[in-house]
Order: sequence, then C-alpha cells, then structure tokens
Amino acid sequence: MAPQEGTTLPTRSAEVARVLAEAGVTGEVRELAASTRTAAEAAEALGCEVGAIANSLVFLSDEEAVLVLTSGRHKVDTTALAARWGRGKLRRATPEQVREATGQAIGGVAPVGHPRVLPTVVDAALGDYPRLWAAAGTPHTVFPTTFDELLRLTGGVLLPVGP
Ligand code: 5CA
Repeated sequence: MAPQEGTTLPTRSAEVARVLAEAGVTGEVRELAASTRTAAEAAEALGCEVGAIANSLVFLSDEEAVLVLTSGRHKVDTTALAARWGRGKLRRATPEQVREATGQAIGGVAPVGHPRVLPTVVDAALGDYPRLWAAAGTPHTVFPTTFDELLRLTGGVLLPVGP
C-alpha cells in the first residue's frame, strides 16, 4: 500500500487523522482507490477478514445518538444490546441523523472525529482479531487499529453486540 506522505487527505479524514495523532495513535489514515464503503468492500480492498473491520454504526436511543463499533462479521442484535447496555430501544439513524451526529457520511463514519463524543459500545467480537481496520471519515479512507485502542479512543463500553 502506498504511503500517504505528500498526499492530501479529504477534509473529514484529515480531521480524523488529527484526532488520532492527538491521542497518540501511530496507525496512519490511508486513502484507497477502491471503495471501503461497506465492511465487505473494505475487507476486500485490505485483504483482511471481514470480521476485522470495525463498522461505526449510529443508532438513536432515548433521543440520543449512540455509536456501536461492530465487527463486520455480524449484525447488531438491537434488542439484546439495549438490554445489556441498560438503554432504551435502539433505532438505526437516518443518513441525515448520522451526518448530524458525526459530521461524517454513511460508509465513512469513523470511531472518532465527531462534533461531540457519543456514548459508545465496542463489540466484544472485535477482540478476536489482533489487527482491526476502521473507517476514517470517508468511504475511501481507513486506519489500522486494535481492540484496546478503540476502547481507549472512544471511552466505550465493552459488550457483545451480535446475535
Ligand atoms: N467504511 C466501512 C467500514 S471500513 C463502513 O462505514 N461500514 S459501515 O457498516 O459502518 O457503514 C455502512 C453501514 O451504514 C451499514 O452497515 C448500515 O448500517 C449503514 N447504512 C447504510 N445505508 C443506510 C441508510 N440508508 N440508513 C441508515 N444507515 C445506513
């Protein structure tokens, strides 16, 4: 993969890169020619297992936007997760609500770099993979990370989210 030196990241990704650097993250944001809009596309582009893709999914719960960092190998069981998390029903956010809550568009939502910190869950299944990839603000940017780093970066709660 080509290094990013000398290239300019899209504005949304530059903001994510800034937040990551400030947090001491050494993994660099990469812009890929191929789409990384979905976990399957990202896994294909990166040559990794789909389960090692950390999707940043936005839901509304108790009128509040929340973030669920989910392994690409499964879907969120929203009923079970709301009960485990001790929150009201989780509804998937609309594209407009995602943009409002994160400043980013669906397909590029990152775990960080949002206008305000969102209550966050980190999927226990992500702990099965030594190296993870997450979106970095656009559908063509990603960064390498780890389970522990995601927990630290987001201040998230560790919970199983899958079925
Ligand atoms: N870039 C990849 C990870 S590297 C990514 O963003 N994956 S994702 O899963 O977080 O983003 C796609 C997700 O956006 C889908 O899983 C789905 O939950 C959500 N999504 C797609 N279309 C819509 C829609 N119309 N409304 C709400 N959410 C949607």
